[in-house]
Amino acid sequence: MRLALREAKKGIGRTSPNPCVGAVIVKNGEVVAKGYHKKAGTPHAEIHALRSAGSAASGATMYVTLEPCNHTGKTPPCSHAVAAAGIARVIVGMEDPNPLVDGTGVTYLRERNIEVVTGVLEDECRAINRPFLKHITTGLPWIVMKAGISLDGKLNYQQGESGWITGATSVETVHRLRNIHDAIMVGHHTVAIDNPSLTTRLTRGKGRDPIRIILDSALSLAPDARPFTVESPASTWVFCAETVEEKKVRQLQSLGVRVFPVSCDANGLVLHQVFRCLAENGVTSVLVEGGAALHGAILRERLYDYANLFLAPVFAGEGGIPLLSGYFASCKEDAVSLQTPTYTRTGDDVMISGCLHYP
Ligand code: AOF
Ligand code: ZN
Repeated sequence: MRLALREAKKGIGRTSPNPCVGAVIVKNGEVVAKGYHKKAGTPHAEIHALRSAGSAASGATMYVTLEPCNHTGKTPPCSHAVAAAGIARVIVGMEDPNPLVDGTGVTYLRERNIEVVTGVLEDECRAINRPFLKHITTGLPWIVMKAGISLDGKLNYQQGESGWITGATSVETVHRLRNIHDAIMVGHHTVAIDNPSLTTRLTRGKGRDPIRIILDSALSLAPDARPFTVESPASTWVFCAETVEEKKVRQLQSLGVRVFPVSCDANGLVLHQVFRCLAENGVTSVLVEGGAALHGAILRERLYDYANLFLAPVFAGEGGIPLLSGYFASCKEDAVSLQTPTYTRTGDDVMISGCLHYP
């Protein structure tokens, strides 16, 4: 199963809205085939492994990180292919919560006298598919806070000024995060101040640009802002209030930008509606890169699932913008926190990551 997980991980960030899945076929104690899912709409992991095993699949054991599917979607059911190939035993990492599968793959195999064991390295199998699992079970994407902050919790040195607080290794790590999330989101202030291109630029290897999402309730941004003009295979989507002038919407659309008008409340765009709309459009993960108002609002709405914070050993001082605006906690028990965080050194900085825990 560890080998199957290693296979599955080759597809991380490339299979959306489908899961990343790995499969390994073992016969007489030897690995005879491996396979992983590469892209939605193409053959599943099990099929790659079965094709590579050929006749050796007969009487063999298959290890697969996710329950084999039992439905005809963009591809035929893997459960049928597994049974037809004569696999004798299937070891499953986790059952598939997709309502189209949901235990039926396991049942199908057992009905054909194939031995099935489930829940092997289940936590690890879950961990590699958090976006898929959240999306399919809740209709919302996996929402991740990303920020570079100083020791005094500031995003920059002076209000209204751009500039990275963190070092080069953290920046590279951020680009690796962009590479594996479906979309990247910023507020209109961040675009006005930083004018970021929001693309993936890796020093080694080929990156994939995420969809660039900007929240701009009044459509106040200039049409020559970089997220609208920097060339990318990925598109740019803007969320605005339903009340904005049609002329402004059409101007952005003429640049190839997709515009989504949504409801507003006293705090601005209704974030729950924004994320639901993203999920409906196939976005399973969103990396939110700020700024303070957006981080504060998403946290306040308890929408964040995970955080990657890059802490730089510098004191930015009173001129800097604090990480969160509009968020208050009266005591530790009342505060949002990270659950069993991990600490990873990135150059002189440290990346603090973990799932959010809401009181
Ligand atoms: C994958 N790759 O390796 C496995 C999947 O539309 P389809 O036919 O591609 O089916 C997609 C569903 O199949 C997916 O949501 C998941 O529940 C199940 N298993 N999907 O894309 C795979 N094993
Ligand atoms: Zn399948």
